[in-house]
Amino acid sequence: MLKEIARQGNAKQQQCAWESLTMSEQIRGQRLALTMISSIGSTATGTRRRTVYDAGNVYNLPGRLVRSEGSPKSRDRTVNEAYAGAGITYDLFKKVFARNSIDDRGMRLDSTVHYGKDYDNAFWNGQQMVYGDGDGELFNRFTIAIDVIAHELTHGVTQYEAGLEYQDQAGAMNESLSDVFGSLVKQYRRGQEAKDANWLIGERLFTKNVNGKGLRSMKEPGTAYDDPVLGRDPQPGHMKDYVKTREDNGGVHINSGIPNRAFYETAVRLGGHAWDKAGQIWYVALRDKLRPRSNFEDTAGLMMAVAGELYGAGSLEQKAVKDGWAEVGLKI
Ligand code: ASN
Ligand code: ZN
Repeated sequence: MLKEIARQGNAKQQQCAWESLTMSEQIRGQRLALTMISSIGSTATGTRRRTVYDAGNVYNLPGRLVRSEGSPKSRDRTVNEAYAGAGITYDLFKKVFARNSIDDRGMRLDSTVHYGKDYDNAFWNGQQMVYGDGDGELFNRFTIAIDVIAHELTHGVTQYEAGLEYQDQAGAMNESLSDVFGSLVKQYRRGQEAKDANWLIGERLFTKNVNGKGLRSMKEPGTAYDDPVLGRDPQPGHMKDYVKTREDNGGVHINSGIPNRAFYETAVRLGGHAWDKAGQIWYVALRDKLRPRSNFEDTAGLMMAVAGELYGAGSLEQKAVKDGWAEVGLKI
């Protein structure tokens, strides 16, 4: 409710709601509170504000400022990729979903590149995006994949909205939303329709030494790679194959295959650009309906409700959402 006011109210109402949100978050947890406070200097004008830092291959954040909004290109392509990727992600959220940055208040998009030595990951640390160079043997630099950049940035959006816990099904939903908007950013940049996209996450991230197409496949979870060193892609694409594990926070990067495929199935049924209808439904669910502990079944039901609100009860859109989730074993 406070979030709604902070979004829709007049200037004074927004300010009050925002202060309340910040205060309650302060009580609930330092990390989120800090992020919210840091974004108070946000602009409501709806312009991009990007900064890129270089950690110089150590593990300290944020590192040295190397590029900020409007400044010329760097000689370092990694810096330019982080900058451009944040820009396209901002654009999708702004133009398609009318969202002004991660916090919807124009928050600055901070990225650090060259984090650590041969670091094989990228992450959102609660305040900024962080990218490793990869080890060069198995992984290339993480900024090479625009959907990985958008994935990390979407973790920020989820933190401010649904606040999904990073554990078990809620955590896998959190992961899946990052893949969904990651993939949408890639498709948006390419101007692709749902049927023409390859639905891979992290294409080009693996070096030639790896037998794999990417990190994950939203269309066919479990088929992204099969490699002597990395093993086989462990993602299920149906509830009957749900993986019960204590690793990976209860398999957040594993079971995300199930909601990922539900999105793919919904998007291809609806046709056209995936961000237009399927993306709209997923976004409104993320913004207004999902809660920290929402599981897959909850999410499917809430998305049905959103589709009904946006397109009408019994609409083709609502039926596509229902069928999309049914395809992965979740009957609504
Ligand atoms: N790249 C991973 C992700 O964003 C890092 C992590 O495990 N949080 O999901
Ligand atoms: Zn993630």
